[in-house]
Amino acid sequence: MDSPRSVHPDDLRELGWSPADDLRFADTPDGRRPGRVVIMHGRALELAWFPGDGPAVHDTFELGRDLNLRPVAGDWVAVQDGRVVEVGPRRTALQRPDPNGKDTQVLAANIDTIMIVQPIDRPLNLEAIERLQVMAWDSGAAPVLVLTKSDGCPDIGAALDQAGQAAPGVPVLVTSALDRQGLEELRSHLGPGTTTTMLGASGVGKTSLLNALEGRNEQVQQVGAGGAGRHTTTTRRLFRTSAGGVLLDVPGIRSLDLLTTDEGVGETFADITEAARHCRFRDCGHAGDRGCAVEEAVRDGSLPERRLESWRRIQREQAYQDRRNDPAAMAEQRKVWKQMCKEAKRR
Ligand SMILES: Nc1nc2c(ncn2[C@@H]2O[C@H](COP(=O)(O)OP(=O)(O)OP(=O)(O)O)[C@@H](O)[C@H]2O)c(=O)[nH]1
Ligand SMILES: [Zn+2]
Repeated sequence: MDSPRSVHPDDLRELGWSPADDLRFADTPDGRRPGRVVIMHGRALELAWFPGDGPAVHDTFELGRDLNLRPVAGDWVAVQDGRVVEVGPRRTALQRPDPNGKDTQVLAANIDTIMIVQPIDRPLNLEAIERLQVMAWDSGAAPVLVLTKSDGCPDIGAALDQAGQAAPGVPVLVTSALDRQGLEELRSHLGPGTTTTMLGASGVGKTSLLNALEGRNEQVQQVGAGGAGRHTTTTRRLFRTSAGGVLLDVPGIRSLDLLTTDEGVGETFADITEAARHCRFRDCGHAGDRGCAVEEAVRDGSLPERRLESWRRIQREQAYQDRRNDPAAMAEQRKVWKQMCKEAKRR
């Protein structure tokens, strides 16, 4: 229904299009053609797009100065007369604090599923799981926890228990590229019309898992690479899996730099959110406050202390970010620090 008038939906699916993406803005009788941003290189933009009735091809475009939005990987755009003329509305947006500290930076758009990839052949990094989860929830995508290298895990049951506590309500997959465990379940999360990205540090096993899934040794085939005589790419940032959905490889989102909102933290720490409903005070800080049900839950063992510590760390960072984005609050904080320094010197 919302598919463009001239590009076949099957071809659009090659790029991860789902009916939730309304592309009518990008396929018009006056010659607009749809495309999807694969990656940005400064002011150049690599696009998989549909110049004609055939399948997608890859081309590089210069970024115009009058675009409605600065495009990012995953964006749907309209091409007209050899230029990118409009960036479509974003269903989801993965963000992090801008490295210049002033603003936020959108890293990728229109991702449906964020796979948080962590190996279990060593102790689980629960805080990484929690942080990436906050990012995922905040983006609007659904997180899925993918545990890798299960062949090297001495106690999968224990790993699952831990993972379940760090990611309440999130699907958890146990996989091994070596034993080919969990591949069918993985496949079920990568169906047609979905865009997925994998988050996890280098070496957690993302590439191996993908290769096991696709049953090949080399990288998965580039989407839309078939355009004859067109510029070919060596980067493989957007590829269609045999399950039908596409994987978007977004550079620069593997760091644990956090941009958090209360909603994302609340979802990730659903157990703390739930316990906090029973705190005596609505603005309870869960830090020595009277009648704090969260601290009570830690005492009676129903909430792991590690969870509360992790929550506190993320809260502190969030407070720091808020100040950084708010010059008045930052100035206020500086005054407090100065005062503290003076007092420290006096002693
Ligand atoms: N035992 C075991 N080792 C694995 C498995 N999957 C990956 N490895 C090993 O883990 C190492 C890293 O795997 P990669 O797939 O390259 O990890 P990656 O997350 O893609 O890393 P980057 O590409 O750097 O982001 C390699 O030495 C793999 O052989 C597995 O299922 N079992
Ligand atoms: Zn409390």
